[in-house]
Amino acid sequence: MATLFISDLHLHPSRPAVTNRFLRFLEESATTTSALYILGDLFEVWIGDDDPDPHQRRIIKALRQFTDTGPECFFARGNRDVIIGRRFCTETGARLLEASTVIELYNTRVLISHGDELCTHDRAYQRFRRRARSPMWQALFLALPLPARNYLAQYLRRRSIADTALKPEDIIDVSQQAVADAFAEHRVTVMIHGHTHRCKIHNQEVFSKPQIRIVLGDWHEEGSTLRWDESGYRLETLTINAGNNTE
Ligand SMILES: [Mn+2]
Repeated sequence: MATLFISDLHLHPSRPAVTNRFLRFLEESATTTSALYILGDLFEVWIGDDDPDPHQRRIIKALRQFTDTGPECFFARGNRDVIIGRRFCTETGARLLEASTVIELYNTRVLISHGDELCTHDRAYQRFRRRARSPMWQALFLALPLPARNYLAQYLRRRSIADTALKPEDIIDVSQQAVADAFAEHRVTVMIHGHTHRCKIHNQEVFSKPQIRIVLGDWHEEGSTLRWDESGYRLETLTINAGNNTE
């Protein structure tokens, strides 16, 4: 049985091929997977667990079917779905993770997170991140009626896309200092995260100790998953039939 990691699917009704590929991925993996870790930004927008949006309901139902078949499912919130909460977990059978969590896989301690906490060069983003993750901000947001939340989320999404386009490449990537600090603080040799969409396995040696940082890819032209089983770990690419990207 394998442990699977995915992130940054950014599921949205405007890209039905990606949603369909994800639902097929769940079906295909359900009987061969012991645990699925979703490391944030599963959804492009999330305005609350009480949103009756049919696209979201469809995904929640598929996740419930998946966990009912047997695998465990864990969810670390990303910046787009930072207010996913308890109701989502009850409905899907997934369990929420802290922003950074250490798990043990085949005798290896592995740090998992969404990864946005590592992008410390981007001060403006970090300020936004702290606010969006604060219980008070979340409570205020969730107290708004759904149409107001929707309006605000669209505004934030447009701003985030515009801001990111203006920022230099190295500002929006992880900071090497933040990565080194995370390895040391959590006493791990492996970390897995998403957020930057720069799918790659980084190997380095620090004081003759290997450090491995695995960055998950997004699901745009292709899907991306990290599979870890007794034979080791590997990044896998999933084909998305773009011809299906209309509905
Ligand atoms: Mn993200």
